[in-house]
Amino acid sequence: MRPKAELHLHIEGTLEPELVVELARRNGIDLPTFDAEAIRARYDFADLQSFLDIYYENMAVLRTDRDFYDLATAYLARARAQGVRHAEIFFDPQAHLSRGVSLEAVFGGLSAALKDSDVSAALIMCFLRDQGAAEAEEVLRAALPYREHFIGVGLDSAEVGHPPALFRRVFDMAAAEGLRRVAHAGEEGGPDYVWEALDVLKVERVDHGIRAMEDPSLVARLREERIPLTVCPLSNVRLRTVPSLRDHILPAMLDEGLLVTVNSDDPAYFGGYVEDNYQALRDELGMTDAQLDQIARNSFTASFVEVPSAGQ
Ligand code: ES4
Ligand code: ZN
Repeated sequence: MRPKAELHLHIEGTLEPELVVELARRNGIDLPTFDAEAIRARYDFADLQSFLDIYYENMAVLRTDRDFYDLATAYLARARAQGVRHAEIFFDPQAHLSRGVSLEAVFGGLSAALKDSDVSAALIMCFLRDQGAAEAEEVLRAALPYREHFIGVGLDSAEVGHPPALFRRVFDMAAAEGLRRVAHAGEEGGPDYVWEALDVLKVERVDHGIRAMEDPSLVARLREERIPLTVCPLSNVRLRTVPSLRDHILPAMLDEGLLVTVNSDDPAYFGGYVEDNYQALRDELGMTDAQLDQIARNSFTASFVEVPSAGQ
């Protein structure tokens, strides 16, 4: 299997229904159903928001540092089996703080899992854009005692109506702390969101970014500045951002000379981990091994950390 880095992965999106059930039992949390298949049967999404509603609901079972440890350990084992040599992992602290779960539990569990794994991995702390900029600044300040546990900040959750420019100050604060910067942009939002993420937030990588292809001058900018894009094909299909994999714009992005990577986003919800995304691109879109090899090489180029065993 080709070695690769995974750069767009929400750890809460790796929460498989079986683990939802196990953690609910362990923590004495009531669920509408304790049948994993019945939970999975709800994963028929109309758009990003209808996914986020279930994503936030399910993560209520994550309460202790052990829960976060088990979640990340399970992901890293799956990732390893899919050829992942290095992972830069998003997490959503606000989605846990709002439920009374401490940053200590979140950082403690995730960091311990990363330390105990033989896959190279690092954490990127995301701000929930629909919770506003003031809360983002608050969470960044609260996370500074854990500064050595994460390498960067990101911006995720409901995109439209929450443009990047609102988060200028918190991204400036993060830059001053030496943190790397990424943002979801151009998933449901238009190319203007990608421009803002670059110009205002000074992001070094764009998460999704598929709608950048609607603006040729933006495509030129991304190509000239070698800005990586973390594309998530199965996610785009399941959230109906694209009608089907056959219609995906990824091959055109590659042809434009963009530094595109392939990632799984929320694999427990979107029908596959990262190698499953690569295979679907080959089987359903007819992408060649040479194209997929290029994408895998791009993933190491686009990573923030030197990976000793990049396999290149
Ligand atoms: C997400 Cl696919 C996606 N987009 C935006 N925010 C997210 N959080 C988790 N998955
Ligand atoms: Zn995402």
